[in-house]
Order: sequence, then structure tokens, then C-alpha cells
Amino acid sequence: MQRIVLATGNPGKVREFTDILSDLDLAIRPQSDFGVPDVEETGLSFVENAILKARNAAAHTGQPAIADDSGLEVDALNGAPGIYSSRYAGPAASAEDNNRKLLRALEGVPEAERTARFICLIVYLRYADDPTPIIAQGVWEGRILTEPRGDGGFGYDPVFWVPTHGCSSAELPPEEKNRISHRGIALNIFKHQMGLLLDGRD
Ligand code: ITT
Repeated sequence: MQRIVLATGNPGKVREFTDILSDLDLAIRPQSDFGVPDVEETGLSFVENAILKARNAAAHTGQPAIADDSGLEVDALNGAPGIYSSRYAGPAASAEDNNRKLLRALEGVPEAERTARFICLIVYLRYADDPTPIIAQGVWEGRILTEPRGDGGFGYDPVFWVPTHGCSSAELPPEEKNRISHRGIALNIFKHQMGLLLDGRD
């Protein structure tokens, strides 16, 4: 069974990764199991930051690593918070702090102009200096609500309206969020590419 380190410190991501990849023959363990220290996310794009995180975990463990860099792009804020989504309200901000700041920034913005999307970049490295990473991207379109709704998911889920389902993403059952979300889409592309990689080695 292929062993992979999951390069994230976000428990919400660990949950979703574990569920979405549960049908693959992979032994996935979070980087906290190996005491991997967080790396500074100095990239200017999701893909750069995902590579930094995967490389850091692979370097510290000597195992293949998978990372997710993700965030929320809000059109009325010219794409903010974007790659700074986890620290939008400051370096130690909680999800509630970030959501409060976002709702305040959008005060008075009409519904039609509250369009937004979640982006997820997945990177898989076979080893720290792997020159051919697997890269997969998922995008999930929605709108920003005027107040939080629901208590599922994590991060910006309570303020993200899912037009196809008529609820916030925090109100979706977890398996439905995983089916349609940016992370679900990216991980399904990843699964396909990983399948091709493993087949190529038979
Ligand atoms: P790691 O870097 O350790 O993986 P992080 O939370 O700092 O954890 P990111 O830098 O990728 O990860 O920041 C992504 C932020 O975007 C995350 O903290 C949430 O605020 C938001 N986000 C990403 N995916 C989300 C989702 O499915 N639902 C709600 N918010 C999400």
C-alpha cells in the first residue's frame, strides 16, 4: 500500500481528504503524526504555496506528500482574500474573525455583485525535489451571504451560498460537499492522475 503524508495542519482538510480518498489503496497520514513543522507560505499563487507545503512534508518525512492550497476569491473585493484566506483577519485569525471581516467588507454590496468562488490546488510529490509533481485544480462557484448559516464544514463555509443547492456550504451534508466542492473536484482529478501513475509502474 502506497504511503502518503498529508501536508496540512487544518483538521477540516484532513477530514475531507480522508473521506474523498478513502476508496484508493493509500495509507494517508497527516504531517502532525511525523512532527513536520509548518512552512512559511511565501508564494504568490495557490500552486506555489501547495508545492512549498508538499515539499516541506516530503523533505521532513522522506515519504511522498500531498498538499492543498485553497482559498476564496470574491469578485467585489478584486479577488481577495485569495491566497491570504486563512489569515484574512490577521496571522492568528479564527474562521469567525475572517467571516466577520468578509461580511463587513461586503456591507451594502447587492446580492448580484456578491459572486465568489472557492479554489483548490492539490500538489503531490513523490519526493522533495520531484521535478514532475501531480497538480490538480478545482473551482466551486457561489455567492457570499449577508450572515453566517449552518455549522458544518470549516472556514468560510457558513458564508458561502451554493446556488445549485439553495443553502450555505456549511448546511450541506459532508458527503455532498465533498462531491461538488473545489476540493472534491481537485481530488477527483488527482485520483485519475494518480491512477495513471500507478498503472504506468505495473
Ligand atoms: P494548511 O496550510 O496547513 O493546509 P490552512 O488553513 O492555512 O491550512 P490554506 O493556506 O490553504 O490552508 O488556507 C485556506 C483557507 O481557505 C482556509 O483556512 C479556509 O479559510 C479557506 N477554505 C479553503 N477551503 C475551504 C472550504 O472547503 N470551506 C471553507 N473555507 C475554505
